[in-house]
Amino acid sequence: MQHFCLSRNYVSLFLCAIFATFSHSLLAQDAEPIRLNQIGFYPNGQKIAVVLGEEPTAFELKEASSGKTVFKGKLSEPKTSQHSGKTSRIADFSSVTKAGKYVLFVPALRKSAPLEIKEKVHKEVAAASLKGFYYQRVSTKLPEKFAGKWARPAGHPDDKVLIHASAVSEGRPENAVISSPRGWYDAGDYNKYIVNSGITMGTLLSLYEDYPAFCENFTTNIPESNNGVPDLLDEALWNLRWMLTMQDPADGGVYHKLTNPRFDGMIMPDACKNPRYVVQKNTIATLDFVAVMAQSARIFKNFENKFPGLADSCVTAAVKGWEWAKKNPGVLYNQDEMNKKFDPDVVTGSYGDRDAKDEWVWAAAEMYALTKKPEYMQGIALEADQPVPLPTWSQVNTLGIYTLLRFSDELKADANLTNSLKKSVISFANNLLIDLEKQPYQTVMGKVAKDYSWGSSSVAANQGIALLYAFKSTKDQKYLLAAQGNLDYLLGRNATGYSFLTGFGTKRVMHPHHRPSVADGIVDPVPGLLSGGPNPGQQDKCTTYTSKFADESFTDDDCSYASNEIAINWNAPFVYLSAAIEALAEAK
Ligand code: 9MR
Repeated sequence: MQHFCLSRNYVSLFLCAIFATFSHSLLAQDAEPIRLNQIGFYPNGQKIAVVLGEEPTAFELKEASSGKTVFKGKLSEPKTSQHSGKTSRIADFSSVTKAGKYVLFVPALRKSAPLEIKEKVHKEVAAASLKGFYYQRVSTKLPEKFAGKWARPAGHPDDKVLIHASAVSEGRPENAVISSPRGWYDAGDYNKYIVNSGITMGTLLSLYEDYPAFCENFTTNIPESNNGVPDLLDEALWNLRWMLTMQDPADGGVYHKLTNPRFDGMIMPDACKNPRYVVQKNTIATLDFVAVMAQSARIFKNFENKFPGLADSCVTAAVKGWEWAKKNPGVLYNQDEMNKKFDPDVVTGSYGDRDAKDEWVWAAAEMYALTKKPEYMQGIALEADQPVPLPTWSQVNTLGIYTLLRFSDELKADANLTNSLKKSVISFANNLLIDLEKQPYQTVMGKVAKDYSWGSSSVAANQGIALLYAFKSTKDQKYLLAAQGNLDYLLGRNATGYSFLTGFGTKRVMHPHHRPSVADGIVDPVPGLLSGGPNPGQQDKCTTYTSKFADESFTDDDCSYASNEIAINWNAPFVYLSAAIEALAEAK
């Protein structure tokens, strides 16, 4: 057939074009039964693909250009998904180490999928996911030089923000105006939430503290790229400066969020004109703020010449916040209760959390690491020897544990305590590893249905981070392999077959629930944003889901805020996981 394409005759060229289109769509379909990390593999890394179906038993790896078979392998015994009952087998071609482009060929299926083996294979996705935060910047224009075709005018100046009736204090009566610009849009919506900023900042800043050398050259082409400060820190500073404005100067308490009463429509940032409010101060938001300020103070004191006074401002803010929380330990944010008492009603994301125990752990650990004063840990229950809980926006205990471990030498911490904290991280990681080989996608992600909660992609990424901490303290490769497996999950080795990072992968997310991506008239969504991923709750009631199975409950449709939104607290652990894996691979 392809001889049409060599002809100079118009009819033949026309047939060639039709053939090319047709064969391309066949290829796209063909890629489906073979699920793998669509970005690629390290030459010396593990290389796994998942082949669906009962029948196939063998596979071949062929060089993409020549079609030459370079490896023949047997598929594993069949595995059955605990979620869907579907059968899959594993193709392991780790022994192929030569860089190049390949296709995996499964004779019984006659299916193939493109794949690449190369050094620094995740460098680009890691940088793109950090750049994703730049695209989320509030109160600033994104010029073409940095944003390419996603350039847009500034939105939400947030220089005239109203004090909500729930947030009045001395000197700040209802409807008083404050300025609270910058920050990142939380997600597909345009509001700014302290609780979610907390875990996001903690995760990004921890990447800097854990892999400082890598971060020196981790660049994203942002306006500050040439200021002699790592781009990761410049990006974090955009949000830090906003967070600092969220503290009530009268008493040190921190507002829960800066928000419209109702969500903006699916319109561009500069088209939004609704009034914005800061709402009720509370203990949990304040403690998250304290943790971020303490960690920032620690980091930015090394950049005093670039940002004079910044570290000191963070220390002052952290101490004032801590004092407020001590005096007000039981103030919880309950949006429904707030709306009964105050107007206007606020119905945007609530990030309501009933339990402040973990926020105390995180804030205390960061204050202790900053000041080296053990008093901060007094009365803080660390629950050492228990497996640590997985970090989420409402569960930040483990961020505190990571920090205590990171600084155990400098803090001259009690060796028994340090050991039992290490054990807590390792036993969480060990629990993840149980039965890994039996899993249908050979990933720790998805072993239990509850992994597929709202924002399940962040579950995969945060599990990966915990595994990397276990790797750091044991040097046992099995943890690193499993962490890499979860990165493979996010980039395509999963039951949906999607790569969940916008802009990347052969089967990529195209329609995230993300206002700019919906409203900008550009076909490609804003790149470097992590879709939430499967969530059988299907709370959005979109009609385009094609499966109710936990691991497949995903629809690439912008109606789907429950499975296909993007959010800063999901992007941050993706940045950490991909960058740390890259850093470890480069250091080998
Ligand atoms: O990530 C949040 C998830 O854990 C909650 O179940 C869900 C419903 O309350 O809200 C998610 O957070 C959303 C926030 O409330 C508003 N901005 C978008 C966030 C991601 O969907």
